[in-house]
Amino acid sequence: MKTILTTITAIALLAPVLPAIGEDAAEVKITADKTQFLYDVKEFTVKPGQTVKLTLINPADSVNRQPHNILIVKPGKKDVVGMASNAGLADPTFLTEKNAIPESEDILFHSKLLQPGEEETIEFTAPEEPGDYPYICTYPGHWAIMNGVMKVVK
Ligand SMILES: [Cu+2]
Repeated sequence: MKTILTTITAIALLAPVLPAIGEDAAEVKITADKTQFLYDVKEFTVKPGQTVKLTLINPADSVNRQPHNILIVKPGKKDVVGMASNAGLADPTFLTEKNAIPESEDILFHSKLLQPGEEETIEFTAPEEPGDYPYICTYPGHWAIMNGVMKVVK
């Protein structure tokens, strides 16, 4: 009997530290504004290591007809990656093959460059390190206002 109780106690104690198998994925939908260079979601929160399904929608009835993408970057790296995207204009393939994604080790996850009427869902595992992870659109000129923050909170 004592052995059984000990076993039960051990399982109860272990349970909270087991990996979060089957934990719900965070599903986030972000829509680009039809007129301004803005996302409708400025902030969302996920847990460290959580599966994230992030959908970016560029509305078919966009008034400004701008392409948009979304990149999640390392904490504090919004401006560095944004400036790199402005510099990308010098490369004729930047807006086509490269989806307006600059070459940078500060980029963690990204979508393609989406035209009006397109949407894409990217799936990734949230960083283990808690912090504020900026997301930006790197179509040149957008990032300074077309941005938000993915908060990773335990
Ligand atoms: Cu944009």
